[in-house]
Amino acid sequence: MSEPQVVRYDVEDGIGVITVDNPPVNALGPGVREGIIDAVGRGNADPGVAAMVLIGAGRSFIAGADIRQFGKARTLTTGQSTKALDESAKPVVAAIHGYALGGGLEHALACNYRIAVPTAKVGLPEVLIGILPGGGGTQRLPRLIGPKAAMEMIVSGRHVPAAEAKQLGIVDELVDDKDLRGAAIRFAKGIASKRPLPRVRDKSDRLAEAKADPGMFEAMRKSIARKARNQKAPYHCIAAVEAATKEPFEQGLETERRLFAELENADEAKALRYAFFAEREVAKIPGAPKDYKPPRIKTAAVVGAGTMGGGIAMCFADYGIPVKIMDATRETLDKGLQRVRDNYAVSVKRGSITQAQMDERLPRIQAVERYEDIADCDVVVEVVFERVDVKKEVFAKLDAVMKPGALLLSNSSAIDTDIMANMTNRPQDVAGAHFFAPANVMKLCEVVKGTKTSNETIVGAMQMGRDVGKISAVAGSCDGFAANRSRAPFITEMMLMLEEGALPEQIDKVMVDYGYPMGPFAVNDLSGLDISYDTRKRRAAADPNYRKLHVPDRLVEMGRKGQKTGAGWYRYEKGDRTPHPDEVVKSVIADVAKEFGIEQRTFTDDEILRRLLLASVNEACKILEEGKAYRASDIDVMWLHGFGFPRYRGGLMYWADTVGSKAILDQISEWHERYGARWRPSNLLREIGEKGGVLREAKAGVPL
Ligand code: T1G
Repeated sequence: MSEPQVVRYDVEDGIGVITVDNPPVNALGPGVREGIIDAVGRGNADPGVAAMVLIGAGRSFIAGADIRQFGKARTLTTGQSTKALDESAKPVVAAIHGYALGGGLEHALACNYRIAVPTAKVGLPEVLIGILPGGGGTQRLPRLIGPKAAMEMIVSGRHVPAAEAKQLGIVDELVDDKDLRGAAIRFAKGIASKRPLPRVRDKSDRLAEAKADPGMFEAMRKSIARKARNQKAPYHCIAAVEAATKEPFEQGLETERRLFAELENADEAKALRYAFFAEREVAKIPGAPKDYKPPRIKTAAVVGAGTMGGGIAMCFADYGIPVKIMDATRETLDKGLQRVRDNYAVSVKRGSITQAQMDERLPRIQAVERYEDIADCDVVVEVVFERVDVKKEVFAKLDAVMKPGALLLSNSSAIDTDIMANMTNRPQDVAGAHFFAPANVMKLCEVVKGTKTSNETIVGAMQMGRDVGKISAVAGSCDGFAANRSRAPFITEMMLMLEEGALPEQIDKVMVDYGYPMGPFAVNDLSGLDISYDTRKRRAAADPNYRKLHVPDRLVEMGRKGQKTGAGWYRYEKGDRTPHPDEVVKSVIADVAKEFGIEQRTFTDDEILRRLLLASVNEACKILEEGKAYRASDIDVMWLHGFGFPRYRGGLMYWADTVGSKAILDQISEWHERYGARWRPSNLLREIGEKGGVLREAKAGVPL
């Protein structure tokens, strides 16, 4: 066996212990399946062994197949190593801690018994990387817990806590034992002589559920229709579980293998695998001290009790961190806290949290009125008005009171971080922490590095983001940082295409068909047209060359601010959020075009899609060129978690590579000719495009 020794086998007290040791998460990389098969063989051949235990070393059981191996030739499949467990003459007990995911859970399901520690999690999350469980999971799990519960787990891909896994019947026993190995050996001894061996494949009683409710599969297909648009994997998952209720086990395995093969190298799976690793890569800070572990945030403060301030305070409270929220007046504070209470109440009503969780989280948010009251907090996030003078005043006060080593963060969405940092004697401790609205929902936290921000502060702010359930990504300080700056040209193009003859409903349909949950104009109506109106006014005042966006400005000046005024890009019936195209908007567009002598024409859907996304691809290249983001894949993570970019398309730069950098350079050069300076190809794009290179692997041209 040429592969590294990633599986150990030893015998203790008549029990053969098979330990998978393939850090960091015991993925089924090269040598692991072979090692398991070999060890099971040794245990069965050894008369001194009555039973076996399968366990993981380090922090986890087995987190599934090695995702890096997909698309490559495999010497052995999970089907073969699970078969060895299935056919073992002696009982095997799976002892689960950390994660038993994908092929990891499939190995456990092929064992005769499963025990777990209470903190363990199990799941078949393959659908999240565009495939389905390919090692028997779609055939064994329905037999163990029934097709309905199995289908829900496999189609959602969620990680199921051990206690629920016990309730479902996946786990036979919870062992609250620091010494899982010892507990497993005792358990194995207890069942060693029991015959016949319980094998999940032999169970069929739970499959009867499907006879009682044959419509469950169609019902599931209907329930995922909106979310699973344009995707194959979720439907293949349903088909595989359905096969388990209609076909004998071996035939069902064959169906599973066929469906798996259809997905493994499809575009959807490749894009989702890219997203998986991009989300891991984004956490790596070039130049950060290798073993630096930032102090964990135990107490937090938020300055500013507005909508964003309240949302950010909820993030801390949701993850168990006591947070002090501060504002200038009691009245603003009370209003802010009431908004927080209302948000939680809506979540309870919707069932996304329980009343008990609300009652647990609310007391963690404490209102205070004085800077001195927050002085001992580990981090403070400033969320006051987007006005330079107000920000400066706040940071001067924070510098005066906050304890040494506290993280001083600003939630500004555009103001240069250095402006706040220079108001302090500790600019190295100042950074941006830009949350996206609604802050307690959107996953992205853009950590902004000022020119004097230390790497330790960046690492600390990134960890804070992860501690409150966010995906943190680093941007350099510039107008709009990386996320908003890369999206700004998208917005400009969508507004200018209106003047040239496209309609909001056509552009929205293109983006919804592409995979977005809502079109950009409908999103604008939801968030309010007046928000961006103020930003545009500020930009026009600062830059005489700034291209005014006449149509949205006029709508705001007409009082059409979106859903909150019953009209914006669309009109809305009272109490109904359905957008209805509005003749008024068409006439405003026609007036602007006439007034500015803009010729109107028709647009193909493809041209609309490319104008919007290529404008941002070009800007993303400029951001990298200037060193305002570390990696192109970081910008993709920002689009996935900040702007709802369809995940099965990988991300903006990943999608760009499906078009091809050369074709993109040619297109943008052509539009540069036609539309002028705003379409000047970035030097980095030119450099990569001329070589036909890969955009998603582009890195910062200069250090951040
Ligand atoms: N393959 C390869 N590398 C993996 C991996 C995997 N399955 N899981 C994690 N890693 C790497 C990851 O890239 C990172 O590396 C490090 O481990 C720590 O991960 C036949 C076909 C287990 C919940 O989908 O969900 O089985 O960046 O930062 O936050 O049916 O990792 O340090 O170099 O995410 O504590 C199904 C994927 C595979 C689980 C831990 N399994 N992993 O989260 O750490 S398909 C999955 C996770 C399959 C079978 C099919 C999470 C985690 P680096 P991390 P974490």
